[in-house]
Amino acid sequence: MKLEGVEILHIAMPLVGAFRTSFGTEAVRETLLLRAVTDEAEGWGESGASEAPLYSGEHTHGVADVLARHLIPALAAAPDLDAHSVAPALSAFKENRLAKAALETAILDADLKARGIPLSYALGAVRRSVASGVSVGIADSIPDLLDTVDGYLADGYLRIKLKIEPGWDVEPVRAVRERFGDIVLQVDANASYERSDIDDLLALDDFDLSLVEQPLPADDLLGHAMLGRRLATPICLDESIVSARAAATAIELGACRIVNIKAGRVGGYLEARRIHDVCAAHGVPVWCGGMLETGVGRAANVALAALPGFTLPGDTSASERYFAEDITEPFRLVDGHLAVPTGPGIGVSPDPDALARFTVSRQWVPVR
Ligand code: OSB
Ligand code: MG
Repeated sequence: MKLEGVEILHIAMPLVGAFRTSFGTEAVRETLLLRAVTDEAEGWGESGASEAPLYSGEHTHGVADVLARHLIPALAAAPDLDAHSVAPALSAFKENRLAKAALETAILDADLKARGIPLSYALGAVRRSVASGVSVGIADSIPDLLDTVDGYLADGYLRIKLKIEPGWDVEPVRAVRERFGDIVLQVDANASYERSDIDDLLALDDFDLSLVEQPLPADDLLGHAMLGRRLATPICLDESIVSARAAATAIELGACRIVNIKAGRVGGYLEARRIHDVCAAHGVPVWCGGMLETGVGRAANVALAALPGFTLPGDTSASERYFAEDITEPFRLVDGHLAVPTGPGIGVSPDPDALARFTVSRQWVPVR
């Protein structure tokens, strides 16, 4: 397969409700879509980056810049490009995993479309639909939070994840637990606590949570291991797990009992599958995280979430939880599940009219 070039599309999609986490509030999803053009097929990838570098060090304009200046040109040297040769061709460039993931996914989609193979099959999926949870942002008040959770439970979501931060933890968790009884409930701190906040974290043990996600900073694996010896609630890591090697280290250290897998955070779906394999070999359950994806990124996440080790509901919510109008056929919740796409590659492509409405700018990067 010969890569002819990659189009970088900046998109801005209003979210149905502003999404507030410990690191900031996102009201409009401003990110990138990549369209890889090869001599055999076209493929699509989505960046997990946001407009500001608050979740990780990457951000939308930085991702576009490193793609255009470094990553896409580095693929020119590859004589016969396929999805598996992308990561080796980019390995000299440090980090920039969200950027690498978007590029690898676009080429993976083109490669699989050329071969007529669905991404779910290529990754080793065993399910036709995936169990879905929903991630609930920090609210203005407890009554507002209860209303939001009530709506999601009525929609049929199989578990609720509450975003927490110091000062918004025990009270909202207690209120949701008291009001909704024995729902499947978990929390995500996005690294907003310090080791010295241990009493606040231990207080969460009273609420029978399935897990607490990333309480401490991403680079504090030892702190997570120390906390894990005192906390009854299982620790799940998100931000800390940037590679299969990081997953192996975290598991060996006892820093987590559960792993959130996001392909963007780890440099792509192929590395995500390796993390799944490492975790499965250690008996560590995994679930599929999300980054407020459009239908393009969601399609690939749902394929990943259909692998056998994904035994917990993911942040694979329906399109309407995020957007009034998506750029693909919307993903719909049916009995708490999303259907795994069956077509070649990621199984979807953006609707040209919808895409045009949400596209802010586009840049064609030729590969010579
Ligand atoms: O920490 O899981 C996270 C969104 C953006 C960045 C980080 C996270 C999230 C979410 C939302 O929790 C998950 C989703 O529904 O896409
Ligand atoms: Mg998280």
